[in-house]
Formats: sequence, structure tokens, C-alpha cells
Amino acid sequence: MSHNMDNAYQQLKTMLTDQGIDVNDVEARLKAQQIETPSWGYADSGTRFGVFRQPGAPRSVREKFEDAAQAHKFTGNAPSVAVHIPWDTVEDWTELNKFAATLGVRVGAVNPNLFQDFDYRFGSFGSECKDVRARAVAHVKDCVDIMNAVGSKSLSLWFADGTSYPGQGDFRRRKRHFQECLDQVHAMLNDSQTMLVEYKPFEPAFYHTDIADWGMSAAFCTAAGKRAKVLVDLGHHLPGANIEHIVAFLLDSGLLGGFHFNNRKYADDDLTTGSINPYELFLIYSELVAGENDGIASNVAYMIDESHTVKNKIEEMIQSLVALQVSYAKALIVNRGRLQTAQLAGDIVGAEETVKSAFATDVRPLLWKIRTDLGLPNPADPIEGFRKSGYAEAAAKDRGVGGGSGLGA
Ligand code: RM4
Ligand code: MN
Ligand code: MN
Repeated sequence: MSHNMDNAYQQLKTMLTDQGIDVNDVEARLKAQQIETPSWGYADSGTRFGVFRQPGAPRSVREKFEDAAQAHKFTGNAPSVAVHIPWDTVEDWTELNKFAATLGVRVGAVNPNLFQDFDYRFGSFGSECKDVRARAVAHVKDCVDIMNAVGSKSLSLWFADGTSYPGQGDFRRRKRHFQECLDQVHAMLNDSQTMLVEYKPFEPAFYHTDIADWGMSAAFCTAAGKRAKVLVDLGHHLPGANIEHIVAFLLDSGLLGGFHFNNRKYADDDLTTGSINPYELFLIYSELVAGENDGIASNVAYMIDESHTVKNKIEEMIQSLVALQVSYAKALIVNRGRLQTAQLAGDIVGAEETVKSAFATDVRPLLWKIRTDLGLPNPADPIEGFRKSGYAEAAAKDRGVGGGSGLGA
């Protein structure tokens, strides 16, 4: 296997070098790629029709981190884990952070929960009730305290706020409530911390949501201040939205804060990243690479937001991490010189073929090479490596069924 892989790698390297691509630079950037996985993606979860509990699902925050460490072990690109509060509340955060370090991972973004309590049924930051807004801001403050305890740089904000019927709420009054609360949160952060403001056009409210799209998020962030940036969740757009264009626009405006990767077919499906539309994922990465080349994409938080019902969660996360690695690799080998020449000459077919040629390239030998260099087990196939390790079977035996759902219950 490794001999065949090495041959394939040498061939690919020669082909890319002939095209003027700096393969050493590509490999260095692939080795530096870091994606955060979500604690809630490892625990039992379900659809709104039911939860299917899996044998071996984590029963505690520590076990979620153990599973996340497995995803990192075989891919080498997932060293941090996002937490959701209160689902992941622990007594002692310093202690959890130390435990995570023994597993080779760390606590990443902190996600407040402003949507599950009865008090929030008419909204949180957009609520008409002053006490509810104050309560929501106080919960975010608790999350900032957690960030400070663990050294986290990202506060990840998603709001379920919205209305389901015309006339139910006053758009402008709610907008002002939102801005006021977001400004208060901005003031809680220091300059090395970022508040990531996620948008979503529908669900759980179905008539309007208070931060419905990237433009509204950008407007709120701009007014709040420089520590506020837009978070792009790939499942949070109306059908047909050109996400790569949104990404490029936000990057160029200095407002791209980060991503929640997943994939969708119909709505906010939270499917495996790259499973439905790998071309879209590649085109998004192509914009990111162009931004990196121009020095404007250094502070982007890359995170996965997925929650699976029936796949094995660790395998699913590895699939997503590999899809992100593949997309980044393909984006890195786009022949940028040729692309720009074609664009400037009005050569539409030439430009499109340049992009498609990178997408069509099998980059697996390149990924095998970097995983080998990083000393990862089973560098040709992380999923196979995880399967062979026996971890899932051991967890099933040890933990049993009924671990507790990703939604904290
Ligand atoms: C939302 C959104 C948030 C996530 C919640 C659970 O749709 O994507 O990021 O925290 O789901
Ligand atoms: Mn999300
Ligand atoms: Mn979502």
C-alpha cells in the first residue's frame, strides 16, 4: 500500500510542479489546517421525531472529548472541541482543559444556549421582556468567564430568535434590542477574543428570524465593534444562495469570523460535510485560499456543526474532516496564475477549466504524504484506521446504551 501510495505521490508531485505549483508550500499549509469539532456531534442525537441511542455514545463531557480526540488522532487536523453551555457544564474548567491536553486536544469555542429555556420561547436578545434580555446577556457573561478560564478565543452565538406569524413582533424594536445586547457582549471581550454571530433565515421560527442573513449579521457586527465577526454555517441559507460569493465578500470586508461546516440538501440538514455538494465546498475553499494568498484570511475559525442520528459519530466526524482536507488540498492546487490570465482575457472556458481541473485532481496521495509526515496511524485511510483500532467496540462494551443526548438530556 505505502509503496503504491508513494509512487502515486511522486507522480502527482511532478505533475503539480510542472504546473508551477509549490508543492512544499501546499504540504505545509495542509499540515497547518485546523478544524474544530463540536462536542454535541459525538453524543446521542435525533430528529424532531425521535432519538436513536447508539451503543458507546459518550455519557459525560470527558467522554465527548475522548471521542473527539479519536477524530483528531486519525486526521491530525482537529485539535480543538467546541463546547455548548449548559450541555457541557463542568465544575472545574481548568481540570477539563488539563484532561483534554492529555488526549491531545483542547477546549475551543464556547457556545451559549439561548434557545432551550421556557423563558426564551419569545426570544432572547430580541425578547420584548427586559428581564429575559438581561438573563440572556448574563448567560453569555458566564460563557465569557468560561472562555477566560480555558483560554478560548471564540464566543459562538446562534439565536433562535424570530417570529412565526406576521404581526407577532415589531421588527425594528427587536433589532434595537438585539443591537443593545450584542454591544454589551462586545464590551465583555478582550482584543484577542472574537464574538462570532451566526445567521439563519428560518427555524425554529418560520416567518422571520432576527438575524436572517449574512448582511444583517454583518450590520450588527459592524455596529458592535471590531471583536464581532460573521459566522457562516453552510446549512443556514435559502436554496440557491452562492455561499462562496458570500465568503469572498465577507473576507474582503474583514468581517469573516468563521464557519460551521456541514452539508445540506433541503434545509438545515447538518449532514456530513462534503457529502451532498463537494464542488461547493471546494469553491468555498478556493475563495479562502485566494484570501490567504492575499494575507486577509488568517483569523478565521474553522468549525464543524453537525449532529448525526444514525451514522457512527466518530466515523462521521472523520469523514467530514477528510472532506475538508480534500477541499483545501484541491483549492491549494488551483493554478492561480492561469486563472487570472484567463479571467482578464475574458476566457470563460479557460477560467472554468482551470478551476475544474484542480477539483478533478485526486489529492489523496498528497494527504497520505502529510499524514505520514505527521506520524499518523493508517495515513492512507483514516476511517479504516479508526475501524481497525477497535475503539468503537470497546466504547460500546464499556459505556453501553443510553449515554445522554447531544441536546443535554
Ligand atoms: C443551530 C445552529 C447553531 C447550533 C444549534 C444547535 O441550527 O447551527 O450553531 O448551536 O443549531
Ligand atoms: Mn451552526
Ligand atoms: Mn444549524
